[in-house]
Amino acid sequence: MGKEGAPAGTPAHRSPAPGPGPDTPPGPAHPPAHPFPPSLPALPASPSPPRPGPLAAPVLHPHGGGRYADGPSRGGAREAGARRAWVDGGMGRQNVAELFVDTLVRAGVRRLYGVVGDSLNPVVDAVRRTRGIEWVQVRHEESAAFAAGAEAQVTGRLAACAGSCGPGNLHLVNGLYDAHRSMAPVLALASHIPSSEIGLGYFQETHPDQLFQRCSHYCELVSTPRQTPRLLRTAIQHAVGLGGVSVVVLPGDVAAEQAPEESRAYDLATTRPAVRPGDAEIDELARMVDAADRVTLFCGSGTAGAHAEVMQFAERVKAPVGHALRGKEFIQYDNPFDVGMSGLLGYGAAYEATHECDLLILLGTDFPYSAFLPDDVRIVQVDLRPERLGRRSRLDLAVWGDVRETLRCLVPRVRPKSDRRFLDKMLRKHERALEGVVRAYTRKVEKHVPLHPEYVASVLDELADDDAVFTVDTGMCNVWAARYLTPNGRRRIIGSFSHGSMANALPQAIGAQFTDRNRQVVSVSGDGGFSMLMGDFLTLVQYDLPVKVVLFNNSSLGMVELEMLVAGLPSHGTSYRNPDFAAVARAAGAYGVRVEKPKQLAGALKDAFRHRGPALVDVVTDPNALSIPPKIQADMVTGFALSAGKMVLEGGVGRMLQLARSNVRNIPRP
Ligand SMILES: Cc1ncc(C[n+]2csc(CCOP(=O)(O)OP(=O)(O)O)c2C)c(N)n1
Ligand SMILES: [Mg+2]
Repeated sequence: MGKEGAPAGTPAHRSPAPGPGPDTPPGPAHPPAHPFPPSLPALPASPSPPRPGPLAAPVLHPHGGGRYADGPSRGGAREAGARRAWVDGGMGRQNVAELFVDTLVRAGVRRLYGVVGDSLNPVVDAVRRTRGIEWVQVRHEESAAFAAGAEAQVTGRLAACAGSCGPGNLHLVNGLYDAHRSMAPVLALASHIPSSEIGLGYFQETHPDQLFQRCSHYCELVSTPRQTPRLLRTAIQHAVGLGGVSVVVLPGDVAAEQAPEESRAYDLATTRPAVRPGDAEIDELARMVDAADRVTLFCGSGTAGAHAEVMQFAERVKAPVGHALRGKEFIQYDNPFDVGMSGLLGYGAAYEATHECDLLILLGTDFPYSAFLPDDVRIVQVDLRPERLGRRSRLDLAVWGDVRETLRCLVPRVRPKSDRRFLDKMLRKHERALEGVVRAYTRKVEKHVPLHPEYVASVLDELADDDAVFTVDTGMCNVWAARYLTPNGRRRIIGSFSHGSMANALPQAIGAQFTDRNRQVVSVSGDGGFSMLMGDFLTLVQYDLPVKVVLFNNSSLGMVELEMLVAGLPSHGTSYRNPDFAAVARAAGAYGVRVEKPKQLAGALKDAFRHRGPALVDVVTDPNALSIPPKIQADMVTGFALSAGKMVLEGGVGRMLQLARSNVRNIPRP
């Protein structure tokens, strides 16, 4: 392998295509991939540069997670004037497809991921002729939906994807489920068969308006052009305002019809209000906190943007802070109260802290495993989504509000506690738990062949950028990410953490990388997940996206093998006969290197990270990496979850141990 990181046989890498800069709003407009051809009628020029207007761009908190930061104030004459100019800008006669695309651009959408086809053609043609938005042709519509979902999670803005009628949009469904459950604002266009044929068993007929009901806030059929402008705006408001997916079902013939004249100004509400609980709830919560001796906080993704408030609260009431997987990236860093993660992949003392307290406060978490929650302590849940309150456990108090706002109101009202005994006990337990597992893991790991996946994860964590975006496949990669990727407030860790789909990492990396070609994006892939949507590796090459795929290649569906072992079943249907994925990557036109020995690993990762284009590091990892307890007892089942959690605890925990040690060192001495 050469110094420049191009192994023999790798085609010379093309210089990166001129692409848009980072999608941090407001970004510069970028030229369309194809300039307006003279033979085609150009769309009326957008009245302002094709970028989100001040109120058109939904701005999630930079840490994403489905919460909105304060947007620009709505006051200011200058701003109001600018906004009016933006929304009032004249629109000539357009067809419905053009209106659709124009509306997306106005809402801040920069690209539409999908696969072209029949009924979708008028839309794709409108994209081609519209400045400020590009068509991203993927190889599978599921990737389009995952990419849009990841883009929305990275930028906090609306993202979009599209599928042609019948099978084309049917392929979107899994990625849309994931986006919806991650509260990622995504608008999906499901184009449809000719309107005259609906309900008559036409070629490729499905019923998208029914099909996507369960993975969207809003899913409606456009039956007539006159409906379109308001329907589109309503779809956008649902996706952005509620956080999740909207689906617009558009028959190809309606897409090609003339759109209604739209001269009235319109505005979109795109910043979410801070949701403050009522005074009665805040008072009651303050009373409960004051009355408790041992308070524990358990955090989910609803703590995005509330790191400072959570720390302030924990300090005031001397509370250990545990988290669920989706809370990790937002709460684990700079956290002297950290007691680790609970759940299937948990580690540390989060389980003890949540069970040995006398008041457990769930902050912005919809953590699904009730078995890990106690039933004999007082429990308070704070959530922005009222429908989530109480659905995992019995509650002594349900608080409807966002975490940041709730804590801002609450903290000044609670009496500071001085007794740290419970907190310090939990911090020590946490440190001891991690020490124990590290001792079990560190034996000869640097010589272990095939490579120990945890060693791979720890080296990856060391070498990756401080602001890298990691996208993580469902399977054992979740475990490695949960325990080895060190969040710092700038890194992002995106996975299919609520929906739990395989094959999410690669297409999510595509969406993340499009938002900023200069940011390091690492797809932490399993061999099963990667090969499931492997076609979209070609998308990296097609768009020269510098995504780095780090493939944990254990030639098996490792997570399932583990499940079978726990259930006492012989593993069956879990092993793969894999190709040399590095060779596949090279054949596709990317950088590819295979790692079979530990000493090759760091160099291979460094070379891949230095390489300017797409790269794949195929790391052959040990399928038997986890030490399994000698005897699986039936009663370990609150079940499977607990026993699996126990097993993965036999592994290592990376840099978390250092953090735990320093937290214990920092316990004030009397
Ligand atoms: C689409 C989909 N199919 C099946 C599953 C069930 N499942 C969960 S993890 C997993 C194995 C993943 O294998 P791989 O990507 O190789 O990762 P590993 O666990 O081996 O590291 C399977 C089959 C799923 N979650 N999603
Ligand atoms: Mg595998």
